Amino acid sequence: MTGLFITLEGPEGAGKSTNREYLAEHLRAQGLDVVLSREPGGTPLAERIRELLLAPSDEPMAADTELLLVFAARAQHLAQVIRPALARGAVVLCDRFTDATYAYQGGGRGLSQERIATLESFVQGELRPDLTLIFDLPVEVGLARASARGRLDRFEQEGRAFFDAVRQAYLQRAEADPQRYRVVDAAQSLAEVQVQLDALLPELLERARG
Ligand code: T5A
Repeated sequence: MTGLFITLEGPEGAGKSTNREYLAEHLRAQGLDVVLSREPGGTPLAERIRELLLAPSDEPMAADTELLLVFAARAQHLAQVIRPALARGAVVLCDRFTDATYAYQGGGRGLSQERIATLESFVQGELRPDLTLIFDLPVEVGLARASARGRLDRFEQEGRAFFDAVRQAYLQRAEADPQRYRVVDAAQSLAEVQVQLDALLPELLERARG
């Protein structure tokens, strides 16, 4: 039996974590086994790699170091959490996955798609998300929401051009594969965003039940 792998993506402050809980609640109410996770992170070791990635530091992190750390955390997360959950038939709802690598390390840092794709195949084999929800919103709206929480992490300290490139990379990926991606207008109020998610729930349930 194979489960369903759903990823939530989008720029900073788009509401991925908030709405991951909302979706989980609805899917669990239908009796589904739902596993919530996030990247970078999702296991104790991968969470330690996350700390390295997010902590501001006086030593600049080379883009390739960042890329390799992201995939190192992902390899651990896949081995410990994602693959076992999918193997037992669970729905995995993951806050960010490899689309974030294409958006941040590809779009934001300018690393080549080919280099990312090579690591994607190396670490994931054939595994790709079944469905990816992209929470899209203007950069300034997302950053205002994220910065309202206080101290900015290493990514949140990037400039406007970086986040514009991240957003564009996400939208290009969605446009290239409408089968896999659904774009949610995340600039709306939380209630309005959740109306959009309600419209997606029948499809999610159908796919989760195979
Ligand atoms: N990264 C990650 C990479 O560079 N490469 C990779 O491969 C991966 C996997 C991770 C960082 O790592 C980078 C990208 C990231 O910079 P993170 O903490 O997972 O960091 O990501 P963030 O996007 O920074 O997380 P946020 O918590 O900021 O964003 P969320 O989860 O999208 O937003 P959420 O739900 O926490 O909401 C933020 C605030 O907005 C409010 C919420 O209540 C909350 O206060 N909110 C709304 N307010 C008004 N209207 C709405 N519709 C709202 N929705 C939420």
